[in-house]
Amino acid sequence: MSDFSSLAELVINGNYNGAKDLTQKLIDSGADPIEIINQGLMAGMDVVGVRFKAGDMFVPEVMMSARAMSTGIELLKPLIADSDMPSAGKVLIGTVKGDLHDIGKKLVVMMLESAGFDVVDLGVDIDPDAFVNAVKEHSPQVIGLSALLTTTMLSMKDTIEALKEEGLRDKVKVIIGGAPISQSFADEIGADGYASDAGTATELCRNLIA
Ligand code: B1M
Repeated sequence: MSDFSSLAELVINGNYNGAKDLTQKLIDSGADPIEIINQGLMAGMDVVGVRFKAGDMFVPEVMMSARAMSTGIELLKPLIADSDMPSAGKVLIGTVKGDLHDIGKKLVVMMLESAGFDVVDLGVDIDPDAFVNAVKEHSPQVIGLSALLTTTMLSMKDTIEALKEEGLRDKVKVIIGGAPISQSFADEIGADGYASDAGTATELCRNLIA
C-alpha cells in the first residue's frame, strides 16, 4: 500500500495521531502538499462521505475522521500559498432563527471544508437579516440553512423572502437541511436544493457551483 493510500486509510479509521505522523513524514520526504491533500486526506474523507451516506459510518466516527483530516490540513496549510489552495467555492451556513441545534450543521461544515470549500459558519439562531448582511459581506455562491425544529424551519422561508427583498436571491443558491426538512418543503419555499446529510450537502454544493 502506498503512503497516500495509508494516509487515506488512517483518515477513514479516524486515527488522529497516525494521520498527523504520516502527513509529517510525507512532508519531510518532500511530497507535494496538494498531492498529500488530494490523494491522501481527501481521498479518505471521500470514502467517509460515501459510507456515512450509506449508513455504514456514524456521527462519532465521522467526527474522528474529520479531526484526523483537519490535523493533516493544519500541518500542510503553511506550506501552501493561498493561491495554490484549491477552493471548491464559498458556502455561508447557519442554523436558522430560534434554533440552537448545531451538531448536524457542524458536521456539514466539516465535510464541506474537507472537500475544499471555504465555509463561513454564522453559528446558531441566525435571523433572516443577519443572513442577508452576511451575504453582502462574504458574497458566497451557496447559503446553507439548517433547522431541527418544526417550528423554526419556517424561518427558512423568511430567509429566502428576505434575500428576494434585498435583490440577492438570484446571486446565491440556497440549500436547506435538518431532520424535519424534506425535498417537498424545499420545493414549497423555493430553495435550490435539499440535503438529508452532510455527504449529500457536499455533493449538492459541488453540483450547484459547477
Ligand atoms: Co433538541 N429536539 N430540542 N436539543 N434535539 C430534537 C430536534 C427533537 C426531535 C427531540 C425529540 O423531541 N424527539 C425535538 C424537535 C421536535 C420537533 O420540532 N418536531 C427537539 C426539541 C423539542 C428541543 C427543545 C425544544 C427541547 C426543550 O427545550 N423543550 C429544545 C429547543 C432549543 C432550541 O433550539 N431553541 C432542544 C434543545 C436541544 C439541546 C440543546 C439539548 C441539544 C442540541 C445541542 C446542540 O446541537 N449543540 C438537542 C439535541 C441534541 C437534540 C437531538 C436529541 C439530537 C439532534 C442531533 O444533534 N442529531 C434531537 C433528536 C433527534 O434528532 N433524534 C432533538 C445528530 C445530528 C448529526 O443530526 O442534526 O439531524 P442532525 O443533522 C444531520 C442531518 O439532519 C443533516 O446533516 C446532518 C448530518 O447527517 N443536516 C443538514 C443538518 N443540517 C443540515 C444543513 C444542510 C444539509 C444537511 O444544508 C445546509
